[in-house]
Amino acid sequence: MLQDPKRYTVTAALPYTNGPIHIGHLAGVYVPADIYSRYLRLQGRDVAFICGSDEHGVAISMKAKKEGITPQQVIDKYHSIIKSSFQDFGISFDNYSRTSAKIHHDTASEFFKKLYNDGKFIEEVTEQLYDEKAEQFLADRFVTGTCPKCGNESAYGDQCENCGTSLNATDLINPKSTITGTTPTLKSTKHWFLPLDQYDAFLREWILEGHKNDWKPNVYGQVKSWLEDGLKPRAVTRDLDWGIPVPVEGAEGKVLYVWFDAPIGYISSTKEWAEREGKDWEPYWKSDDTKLLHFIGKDNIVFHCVIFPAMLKAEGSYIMPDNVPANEFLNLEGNKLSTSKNWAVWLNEYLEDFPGQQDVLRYSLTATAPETKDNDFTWKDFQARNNNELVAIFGNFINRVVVLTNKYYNGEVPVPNDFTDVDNATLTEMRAYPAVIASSIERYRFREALVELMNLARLGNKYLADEEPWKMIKENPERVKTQMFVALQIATSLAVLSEPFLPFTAAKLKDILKLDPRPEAVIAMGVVDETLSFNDAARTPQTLGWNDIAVTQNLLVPGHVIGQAELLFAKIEDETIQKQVDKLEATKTANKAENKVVTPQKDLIQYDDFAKMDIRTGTIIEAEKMPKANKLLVLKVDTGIDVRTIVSGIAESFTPQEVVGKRVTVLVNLAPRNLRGVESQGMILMTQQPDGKLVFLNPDVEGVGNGEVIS
Ligand code: B3M
Ligand code: ZN
Repeated sequence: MLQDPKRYTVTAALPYTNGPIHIGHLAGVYVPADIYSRYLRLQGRDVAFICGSDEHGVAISMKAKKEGITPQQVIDKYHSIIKSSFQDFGISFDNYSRTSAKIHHDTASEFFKKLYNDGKFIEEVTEQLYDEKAEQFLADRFVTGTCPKCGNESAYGDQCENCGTSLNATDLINPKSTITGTTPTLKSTKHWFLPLDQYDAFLREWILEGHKNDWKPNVYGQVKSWLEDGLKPRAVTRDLDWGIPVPVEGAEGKVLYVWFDAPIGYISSTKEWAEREGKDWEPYWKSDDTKLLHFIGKDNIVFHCVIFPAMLKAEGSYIMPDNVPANEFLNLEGNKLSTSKNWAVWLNEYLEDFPGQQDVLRYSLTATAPETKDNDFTWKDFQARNNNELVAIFGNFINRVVVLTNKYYNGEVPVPNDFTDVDNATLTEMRAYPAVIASSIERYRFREALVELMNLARLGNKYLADEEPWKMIKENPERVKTQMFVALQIATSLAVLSEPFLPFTAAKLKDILKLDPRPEAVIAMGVVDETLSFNDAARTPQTLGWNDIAVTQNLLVPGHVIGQAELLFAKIEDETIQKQVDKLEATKTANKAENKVVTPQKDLIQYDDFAKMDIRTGTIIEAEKMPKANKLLVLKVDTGIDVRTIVSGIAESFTPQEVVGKRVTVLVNLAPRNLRGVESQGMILMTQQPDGKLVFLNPDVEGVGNGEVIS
């Protein structure tokens, strides 16, 4: 782990522009990366927080085919939706680029050419999967099959999302084209391979030996298992028509593999930023005193810990990431988040339903972040976090402080009198929080960091509850001045330390406290305590930073005038939550209904096949439960030609009493079957409603008796 780096390059996974983003993306990648970057900036660190849209790859082509539009239209549409969602939720990228940008095409092409010229690739003609019907090669998401490692039947051609293994399409068992559904054949084609096996020793030394203790166990463990399985050369080019053309001769019609170009997107986005800011991009990627961090979801671990590092190593002039803090997955109300099943909370929809409440979502996602295992987001939990924590603790404390300061002193910070032991202990505890929270953040434990931030608010609440200035004001108004002074210092600390987690709230709070920009008077009077360890007397910051909380005696100086109280958080009512729960229920119902519609029609049959069936009208005349069988009823049915026994699997939908007398439709010439010792002589025809309930096909038409033939 790099100690005391000069600068930080923080990357967040480039989202595919094949759909909008949802809470899973925020919780897994963007909120933690944003907390980290904002924290660094408050520390006065030099940080480049980099992201952009991932606009190549099969995911985009597939979406275009599905929507009947061009890939360019797909990426333009979702790039702008995704970009605004990030802005709306305060994800403070220093640059948000896109991989369709020229600067990226150039950077990725040059990177490929450098490796090509240095002889780092193996050029080889091999047999690859080919879809005869679509007349195209199949790779990545154009092909699914069974994962040879874990048996997952819907692994993709480049990766199994179940076990995380990175695959070659030809590794799949029973491959199927996702374009035509056909089984692919093999066809020869030339590609360039990065011989990952040659980087085995380097990866072992760098990760297995070098990062045993500071990388998350899930990340370290995955890397270890791949290395133990043995790495294989991996194609970095594809026979596709959407992507960055392979920039060498003899590669017409071929493009770079999306996972070759996408991580280079971090570099091109950094370049774009540096150009705009008049900076040099290279130290951010090539200097040993730079700390490079990749924030990603767990399905991207292999690409960031094996493939991209091998590419960087092959290139030769780049540094390696110091850490890859990958998160597990977030579920929603017990089910896996799914774009295709619309099982998600979409960020744009959230904002329509909860306008101005971005921080509530940021808060509850951080509090339940899937840091060490998959985790579940529920609307009930969201409500409880808001009402019991943000409103009851944080909001309540701030509101009391601001209201009382206005009430007693017209908003002017009072001059304190002597501090009691409790005052001193409280202020000392407050000053410890920057280090406590920082220690959690620096170990990528954002949930823990958030708990500590709330503990600071709890400290403030407890102080006021114990001191009761509202009672003291009559008997000892001088004492209340000190109490309110102390409480105002805690409120100010919260305004600064909450910023990485709750940036909108922090801004509002700073505005209420009239903190930013600090008035001249405050700067002049801010006294730094010489006895505290971080002796920075010369510095009177324009804006309070993270470390100022620990060392500045008067965060808010006496005489400074704060503004009026404003509610930071509002209670969320049960009805509001119920609406969200209902919305998800409706999604479930819609999914079920859709499944019905898309149930494929069975194979065609000839009329003769149909004519073989003897279907008649009948009436159930007796019914009883089959002993020791939950699903079966034993029925006596009058078929018009006879009375016969039919065993029917309807006991979960009907009681025997309910069915006696029911008119039914019966297949009477079905070969008899023995069910639990009872011979069943036919079948009652039924259908099923979307909720799973069975319904008889009822020939209840006047004048139609038993035994009528249906044809
Ligand atoms: N677009 C994968 C994903 O969204 C991918 C990340 C690229 S990071 C270089 O899961
Ligand atoms: Zn697998």
